[in-house]
Amino acid sequence: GIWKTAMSNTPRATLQQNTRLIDFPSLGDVRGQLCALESVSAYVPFDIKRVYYMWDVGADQVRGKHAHYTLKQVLICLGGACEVVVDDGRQRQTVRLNSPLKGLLIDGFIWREMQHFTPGATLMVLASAHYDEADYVRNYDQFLQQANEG
Ligand code: T46
Repeated sequence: GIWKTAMSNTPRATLQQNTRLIDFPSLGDVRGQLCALESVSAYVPFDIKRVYYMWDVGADQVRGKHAHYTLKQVLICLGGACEVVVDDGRQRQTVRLNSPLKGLLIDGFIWREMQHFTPGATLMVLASAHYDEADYVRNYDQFLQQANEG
């Protein structure tokens, strides 16, 4: 199919290998908290090309529902909390993000959904590439088929 080209060199992604919770160091002091993240570091293992964030997400809304062929991202909930469901086609896990010092790295062909945002929650995402609709798989059956043939 049309996706073979994009997937042909992509090894099969797994939750164990392609998702990771990362604890960031705080540079806080008596004046308050501060966290600094740099490209290509222990905390963000890729070059950051794009940053986006979402807020005012209703408690009953589910966002995401797609996978990326090549994009690498770190998701950070800056305030409040939300859940990220990650799914490699065989297993599904729910990760709760509730601290600005916690990031969820997703760097493979993993389905993700974001849900249960608390009021006032802001989810920031550091991404390895510019926005590209061609990098998305938005159909779950197509995702399963491609994930399981990888
Ligand atoms: C992801 C999860 C965690 C742009 O034009 N540029 C952008 O950089 C982004 C992220 C989105 N858009 C447009 C595309 C849609 O028309 O903004 C609209 C909303 O985006 P989307 O429905 O894809 O948003 P989410 O929250 O479902 O997914 C986003 C990212 O798109 C995705 O890469 O992994 O957050």
